[in-house]
Amino acid sequence: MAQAQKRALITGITGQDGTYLAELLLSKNYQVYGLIRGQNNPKRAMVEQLLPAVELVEGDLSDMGSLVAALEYCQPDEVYNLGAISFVALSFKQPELTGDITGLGALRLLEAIRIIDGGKGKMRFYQASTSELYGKVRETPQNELTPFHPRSPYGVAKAYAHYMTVNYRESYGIHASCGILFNHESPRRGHEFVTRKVTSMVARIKLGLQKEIPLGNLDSKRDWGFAGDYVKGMWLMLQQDEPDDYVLATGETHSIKELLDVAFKEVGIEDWSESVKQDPRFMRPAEVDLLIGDPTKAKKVLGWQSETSFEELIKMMVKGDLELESQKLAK
Ligand code: NAP
Ligand code: F7E
Repeated sequence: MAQAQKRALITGITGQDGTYLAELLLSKNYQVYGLIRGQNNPKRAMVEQLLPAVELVEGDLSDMGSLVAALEYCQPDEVYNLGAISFVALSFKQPELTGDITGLGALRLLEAIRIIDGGKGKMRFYQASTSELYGKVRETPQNELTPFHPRSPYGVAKAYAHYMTVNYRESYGIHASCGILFNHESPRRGHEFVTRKVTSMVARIKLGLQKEIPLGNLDSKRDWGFAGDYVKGMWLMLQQDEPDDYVLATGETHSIKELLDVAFKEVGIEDWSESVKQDPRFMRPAEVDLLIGDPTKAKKVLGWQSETSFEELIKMMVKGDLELESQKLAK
């Protein structure tokens, strides 16, 4: 007998990970629904063009009733909670909003599942946890057992969402898993994040459209992977018989200076010292200095591993931005 088509609901469909995850699920023949907020969301057109097979459903992580209605309508087998205020710097400026959406938003969705699924155990749940939970790291590399010490309102809100997910798994038997994902990037990354800011501005410098890149702390180090690889890990977590928490990371770390080296080299510039300006506006009240993940458990249990090197990732992003900026110039 043919298997019934699986149904998935993604919050954060307009974000970087939402689009890659939707593409993956569509390739596996899922019926995909995306939660979209606002009365005239500027990213709706982008999603409709890129993912015409995805059905958009109105809802907001701050509005419990809308989440209940979305679940009732979609009847998903899998719910991926990717929606969040995800920019660490913004979370310092809008901590209450971050707590509401990034923290309480996860609780509202878990409650909505508890109400709509009513203990049937049909709806599996993925929570987008983060390496920002480790913050001021207690050990290196970081794994699933490393204690948390978040350093921003974003990290604290994600800690709340993480522990709520674990609590709903233990209290109500919901198949709920947390992916503790280290930084992952792509040509679809928002321009506010440092990789995309650098690759898009390097492309503009190459084309003579800009002279300098204003940046904050150049010394922090991150474990950067490719978003297209990471969404496969999200899906694998929900295919396991038992829910659990997993680190997804490359196991390598690189500084912002190394990011600048690779990006500038890709456009033929070896010495970038005159093209980067330190700007205090981009410094954070508390910094996360070094992150490097240990993805051993994900490899062993899920058979997942990062497939794209740091150099490949940054070169892919610079190429994408050169194309985009050249297209804009040609118009
Ligand atoms: P992103 O590009 O910033 O996307 C965030 C998404 O959240 C957007 O679709 C946004 O929708 C949505 N959102 C914001 N406020 C909302 C609200 N009130 N109700 C419903 N949706 C709302 O983030 P991403 O990089 O794809 O990351 C996906 C998730 O993984 C996030 O939860 C992030 O915190 C987490 N994470 C990311 C990384 C990473 O390196 N990328 C690593 C670890 C964890 P609008 O377009 O309407 O604003
Ligand atoms: O900063 C430094 C900055 O904003 C990386 C989110 O997806 O990954 C992301 O959070 C580093 C930090 O990412 C600038 O101080 C220097 O040390 O690209 P970012 P993030 O804060 O690591 C985690 C895993 C998430 O979960 C988050 O949702 O770069 N940095 N100068 C700068 N950062 C930015 N954005 N802009 C600068 O000018």
